[in-house]
Amino acid sequence: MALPPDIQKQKIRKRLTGLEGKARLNEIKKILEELPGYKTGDYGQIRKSLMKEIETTKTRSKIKHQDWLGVSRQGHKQFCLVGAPSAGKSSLLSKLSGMKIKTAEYDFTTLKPIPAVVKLNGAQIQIVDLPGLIEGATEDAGRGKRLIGIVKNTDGILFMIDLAKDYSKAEKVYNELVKANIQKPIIFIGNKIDLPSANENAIKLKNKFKDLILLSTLTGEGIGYLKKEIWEKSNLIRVYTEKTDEPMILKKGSSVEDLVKKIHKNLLEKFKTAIISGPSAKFSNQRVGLNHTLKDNDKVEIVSER
Ligand SMILES: Nc1nc2c(ncn2[C@@H]2O[C@H](COP(=O)(O)OP(=O)(O)OP(=O)(O)O)[C@@H](O)[C@H]2O)c(=O)[nH]1
Ligand SMILES: [Mg+2]
Repeated sequence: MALPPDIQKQKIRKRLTGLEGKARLNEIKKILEELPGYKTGDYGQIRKSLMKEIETTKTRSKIKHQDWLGVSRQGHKQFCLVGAPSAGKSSLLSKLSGMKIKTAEYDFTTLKPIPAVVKLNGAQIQIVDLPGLIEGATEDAGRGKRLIGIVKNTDGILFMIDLAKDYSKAEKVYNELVKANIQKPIIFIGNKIDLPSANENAIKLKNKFKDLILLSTLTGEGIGYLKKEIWEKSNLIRVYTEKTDEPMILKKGSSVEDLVKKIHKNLLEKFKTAIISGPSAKFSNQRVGLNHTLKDNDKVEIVSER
């Protein structure tokens, strides 16, 4: 005896709840096999809607897959937020970028990479919020392999530690990065310093994690200091010239020649001298040539033939 159609529909919905991708497709196929073979009427409709469900499930998993393939780069540098679930990664990115990102007290709130661009000293720094990294990630626990793939290609890591949680947890997550042999500039962040239990943990963690920055995304304490550190680790310098309103952003170690080429490709042929003031100058308005190495916050006037 076939069940009344409404009850059958309810049962199907229940069976599919929480299933995605392959698991959902398999379950739909199983249901189709079990259904009585009517091609018309209510049961015909149920069959049709299940066929449609197969298509939408396929499309959905395709989209998910694409989202996950990587993050397209934007800006001068990219940093990735790495840490255990619920450490406060999304809260930090919301704070830095002003973008509204879902945060919650439960683990795995973030399910895919979320990039945002943060302006820092005139440079555009892309910060990528990632799903939480867990123990066993190098063996793909919590889809860890893809996360690690993204981290391997980034310019720097913001490693976030929940100061309210047990010390060993942060260590285990950090070991996954070591296992994956990731050697990128890293900034250690101890978050939730506003909580009463945080201080005690912070003292222990400071021994293990070099230059740990203590902050609270809730109160904003320590955020300014973090921004300074990101700037330091980004290996960029800003140089002010009379030719542009915004500072020019260059790699650390860049020369006057690099700057001139960046301003305009034809400027190099006409270049005569550069007049510099600031950190790289021996004295104000020093005249230098193309080989001179610039420093962060320099002011440069380019003198060229007309
Ligand atoms: N007290 C306090 N709570 C915070 C702070 N930062 C984040 N939280 C809370 O911690 C919880 C987790 O924050 P999220 O930003 O969602 O953490 P996440 O690291 O992105 O978590 P996943 O996406 O699950 O990996 C939320 O309930 C936040 O409100 C902080 O500085 N102080
Ligand atoms: Mg998150």
